[in-house]
Amino acid sequence: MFSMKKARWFAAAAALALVAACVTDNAAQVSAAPAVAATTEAARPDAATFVAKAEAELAALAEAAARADWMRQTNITFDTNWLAARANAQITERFSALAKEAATYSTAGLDPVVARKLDLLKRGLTLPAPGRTGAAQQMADIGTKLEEIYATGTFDIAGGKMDLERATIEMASSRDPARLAAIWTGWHSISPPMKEDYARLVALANEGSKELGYADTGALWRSKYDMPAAEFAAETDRLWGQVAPLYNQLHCYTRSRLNARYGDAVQPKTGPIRADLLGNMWAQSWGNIYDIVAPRTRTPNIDVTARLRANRYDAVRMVKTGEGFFSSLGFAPLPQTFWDRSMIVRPQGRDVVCHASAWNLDNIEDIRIKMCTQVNAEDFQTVHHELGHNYYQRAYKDQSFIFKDGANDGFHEAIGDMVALAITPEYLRRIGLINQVPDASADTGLLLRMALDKVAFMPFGLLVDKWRWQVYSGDTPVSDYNTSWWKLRTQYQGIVPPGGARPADAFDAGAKYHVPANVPYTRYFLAHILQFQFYRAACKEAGWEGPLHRCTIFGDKEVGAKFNAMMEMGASKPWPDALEAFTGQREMDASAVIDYFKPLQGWLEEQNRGQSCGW
Ligand code: X8Z
Ligand code: ZN
Repeated sequence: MFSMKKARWFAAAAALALVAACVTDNAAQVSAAPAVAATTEAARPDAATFVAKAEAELAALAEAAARADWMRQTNITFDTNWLAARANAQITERFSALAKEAATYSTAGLDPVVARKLDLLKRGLTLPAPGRTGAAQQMADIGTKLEEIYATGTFDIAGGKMDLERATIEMASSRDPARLAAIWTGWHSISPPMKEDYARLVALANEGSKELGYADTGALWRSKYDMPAAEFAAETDRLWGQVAPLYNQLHCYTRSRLNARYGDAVQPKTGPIRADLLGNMWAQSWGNIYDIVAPRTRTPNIDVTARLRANRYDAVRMVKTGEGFFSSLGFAPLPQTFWDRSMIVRPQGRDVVCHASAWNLDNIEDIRIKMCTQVNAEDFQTVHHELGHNYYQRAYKDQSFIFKDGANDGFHEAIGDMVALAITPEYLRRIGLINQVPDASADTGLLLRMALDKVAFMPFGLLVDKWRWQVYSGDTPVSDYNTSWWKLRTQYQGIVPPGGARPADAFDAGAKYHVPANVPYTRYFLAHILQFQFYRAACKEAGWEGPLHRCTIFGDKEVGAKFNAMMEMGASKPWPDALEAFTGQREMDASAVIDYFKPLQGWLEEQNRGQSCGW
């Protein structure tokens, strides 16, 4: 199946993409369908005709699947699950058949546009289904079930039942290690019941991937980057190598401050960090414990959560503010339908998928977000992230269906984040959230806060799919799911679970949305690099000469026009062309991350002097 979730963002949007959870555009996420008997050379249409027909058919199916999936995700019931799974199975079947057919055309001598479309068709699915009858429906049913378990998961804890929304708030704010461990452990009890179904889905997707000519589903996922699939893993390792020294300094400093706060019995001075002490259920971004790690002697940092609340922001006003930033760059306002149809706060009295996502239901202008927004700094960032997806979708709406997608999936995740990087103190002053920009002595705090969100994320962004690649290849059998997960979590992030050894039936990867939802995750790792590359290029374009972290591009229509020119390309060209159009570079490059955090790196090294860093 292609996974439903994915479908959303593109679903409507694009057919191809049907998939994944966070953005719904096209091509990427669908799963495959039954093979079509190869037509004989004489009888079959030429490649251009085949592609044009495939696009028209998939566009229609994608819209139907997206609308059904929107209904499901904003109101989970037996019937909405049934309808969405059926629509998902239908597009997955057709998509798969078309992908297989696309693979039979030789691209030699073809018009390059047609050749690229054939390539995108072939690699467009996220979870291809085997061709046998019923397989796509079976996969869609499993996918729906896994997502329902995640979306409706609750656990018992002193004081009653808790869901993820409440758990997220407490993980961010509680400083009681026993309570944190209980919440962490409680949430991780929702996933063991998913394990068997998840393994069945892996087996089915692998079967489908093999029918398309890939070794396994991981190999398919690595084939989506306009470079030889065999080189992609090494490319991500190269990028990680650029930022790992900075991460190690951040880890070392954070560990020592946690030790000072909680004592040796809770957080030892050496070794890995306890995963539940970092302010986030998955220890994927650490900004919520800024109060614990803040530089002791400096000017206090701006508390964006407090400023939003003091200024009586609600969820809708946060989204309007995000829209205002994009408008200042020259992007047209969001359509009225965005406001009429989006789900911006959690509705009462029904189950929904709260994990934030952005959709384009008709692949034209029916753009929406779906969030259970809280008024805090983290969700203010997420609002910009989601709007970035919507503005990207609208920018490429005039491309043909197969090209209605990001240059690669990391681009899609990086657009809104790049804009959010420009939420500087100067910007907050201009929109009236603060009265005065703190002097330069506050910069260390500001950079540290940003590093807790962005640098801390990178190893997590990398390891989720390292785990899945091993699962799909068979290197990690079901019996090793959890040990392999924690091996990677400790190796890359330097963290361990609270409470020592995990139970034998644990499936801790399943407690992270993107695993049951089947949304590929390397995209976020790439986005965390690309957003700094975009930001550095934007600041250069704006003529900024000071330190990168103080540059704001708010109101700069020239930067906006250049950004839009890249966004309009969609997936019509290989991603290095899109990257070059905006940044002048043809390679992903973490040197912009290093540039941005340069002043912090020195400060961290000073703080860590005499410590033995690493774990
Ligand atoms: O899933 C998301 C977005 C939707 S694409 C809210 N993100 C990743 C996550 O939450 O794990 C954004 C950052 C990483
Ligand atoms: Zn996203």
